Amino acid sequence: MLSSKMQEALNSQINAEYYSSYLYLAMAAYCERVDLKGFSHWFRIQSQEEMIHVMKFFDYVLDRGGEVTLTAIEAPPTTWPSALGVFEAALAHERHITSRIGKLVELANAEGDHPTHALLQWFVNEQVEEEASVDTIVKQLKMAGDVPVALLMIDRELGQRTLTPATDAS
Ligand code: OFO
Repeated sequence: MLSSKMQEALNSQINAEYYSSYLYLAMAAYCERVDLKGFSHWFRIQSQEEMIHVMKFFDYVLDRGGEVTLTAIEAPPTTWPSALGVFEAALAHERHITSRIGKLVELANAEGDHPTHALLQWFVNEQVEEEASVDTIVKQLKMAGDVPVALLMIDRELGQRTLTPATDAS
């Protein structure tokens, strides 16, 4: 059974993952508005991936006999200064999520909650991948600078992204 402290922390993470999905959807809208359809596509997929994260925590809390409490999701920003700016904001957000996951791991350790610890290992690995992929795009955008053709090449590449189904935490 989940402790009430862990249940509260996991519910808070459900909200944070929902916010991630919402944020990336807002970024998708921004990118489409500035005619970067490939970027927009990438963020749409990212938003869907975050919903998979939501459901992993959601199902886990229920599987442990806990109570899911859904709370209000903060409104994300609607605009960013540039394509680079939007990806820099995404990277900052992923780093924030990594730190949240780290705190959850510490709590699971402190409580000797091995099942939650096992679930969180999936997220620890996922965050390494997510930070790395966003960081690569930030670096590519910095290299592209103000060269429109380079930006369009990145846009075309990001437009190829497909949704990767999440594998089990087990
Ligand atoms: Fe981006 O990994 Fe969940 O939030």
